[in-house]
Amino acid sequence: MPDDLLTANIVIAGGTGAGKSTLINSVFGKDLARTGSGRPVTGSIVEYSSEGVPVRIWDTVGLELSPETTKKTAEDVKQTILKHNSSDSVMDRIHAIWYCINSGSKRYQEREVEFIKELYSVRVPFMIILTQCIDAKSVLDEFEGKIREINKSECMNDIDVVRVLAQDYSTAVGVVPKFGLDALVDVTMKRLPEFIRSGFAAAQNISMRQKRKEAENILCEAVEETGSGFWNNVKNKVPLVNMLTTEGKIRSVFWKISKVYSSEIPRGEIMQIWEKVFCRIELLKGLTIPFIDFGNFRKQLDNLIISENFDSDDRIGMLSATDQAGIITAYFGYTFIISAENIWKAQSEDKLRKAEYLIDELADKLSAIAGVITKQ
Ligand SMILES: Nc1nc2c(ncn2[C@@H]2O[C@H](COP(=O)(O)OP(=O)(O)OP(=O)(O)O)[C@@H](O)[C@H]2O)c(=O)[nH]1
Ligand SMILES: [Mg+2]
Repeated sequence: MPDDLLTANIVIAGGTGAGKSTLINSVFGKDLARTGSGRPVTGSIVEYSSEGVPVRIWDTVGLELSPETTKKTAEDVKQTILKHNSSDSVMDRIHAIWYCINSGSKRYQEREVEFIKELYSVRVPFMIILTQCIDAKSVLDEFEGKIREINKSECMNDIDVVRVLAQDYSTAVGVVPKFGLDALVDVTMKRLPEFIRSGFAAAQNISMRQKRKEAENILCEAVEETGSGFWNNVKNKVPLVNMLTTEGKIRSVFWKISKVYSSEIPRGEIMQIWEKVFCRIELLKGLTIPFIDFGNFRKQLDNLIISENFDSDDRIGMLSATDQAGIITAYFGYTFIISAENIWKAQSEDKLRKAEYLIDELADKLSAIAGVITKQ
């Protein structure tokens, strides 16, 4: 299990005022495109990244200037992508391109199609995003149909087209609520190379479902690791050794999952979470209960998976009664996920990033559950 989430590299292109910067901020939060550390790459490209958010964005200037400028921009963007994609390290490559078209423009011009063909030809997952979608469905259907038809005639029929309104839109008669960002996140997740998905799921601030999926993957991987190598020999035969190693495993699971839920917690503070949590539920009680009353503990874990609709039922269900370390790791990991989700739902982004909220939430949850176990 690598220690850090890998960073997703995404290029955003499209016309002036299409809503590229608005979209970036809506999806990744933190005002990435405005206040994130922007670094000019060329005259037409700015690279944005932000400490603790595993995404790097290349935002390009709008296109609808003179044909010469467009050509120059297109060339710059293509060269930047090609330069990155010739790197030996897959981490340096561009993993997806989002191309924004203002849906209100109703124009999919030849110049733009030429540009898209250039970008498409570099063989990076490519998505067209219809931005600022406030028109009637029939109007949008017609425009999207036109785009798809032209793409098809240019042999680019596998390009996904996603409609979004990245921010609520106020009109004289009311507000059109934002929509479509979930679909954009889902489509992007599907098209990204697998190794980069957890980074992207962590960086985006839209879909909790995707975050949960990644968190569950991290957890299941850790649980599977506890069942291999050294563990085969000690398992429940040497509970003390088992306990200490399990503690290390749980700590590393907390660390990774906290990143998926965008809680950037420095490593030292992870130790603090651990101490605080186990101080509240009493360290020995917390770690020994599972070994003392294992059947009941397993039942608690199964209930947790069912009541919270976790998906990894089969991967955890495979564990045998002797895989105590795996079961304990799973139990604490799921509890951590529930705590992180509660905070994610309830708190503003700024608060979410502060470790103390997560610590308190988690300590409450774990002590409540430990209480339930001891009472039975
Ligand atoms: N309400 C609402 N306004 C939007 C949306 N997308 C863009 N806008 C507005 O449209 C204008 C242009 O948006 P930007 O995000 O700056 O567009 P851009 O593509 O970054 O523009 P350039 O950087 O100039 O190429 C701004 O005034 C935004 O507030 C949206 O989804 N909802
Ligand atoms: Mg912009």
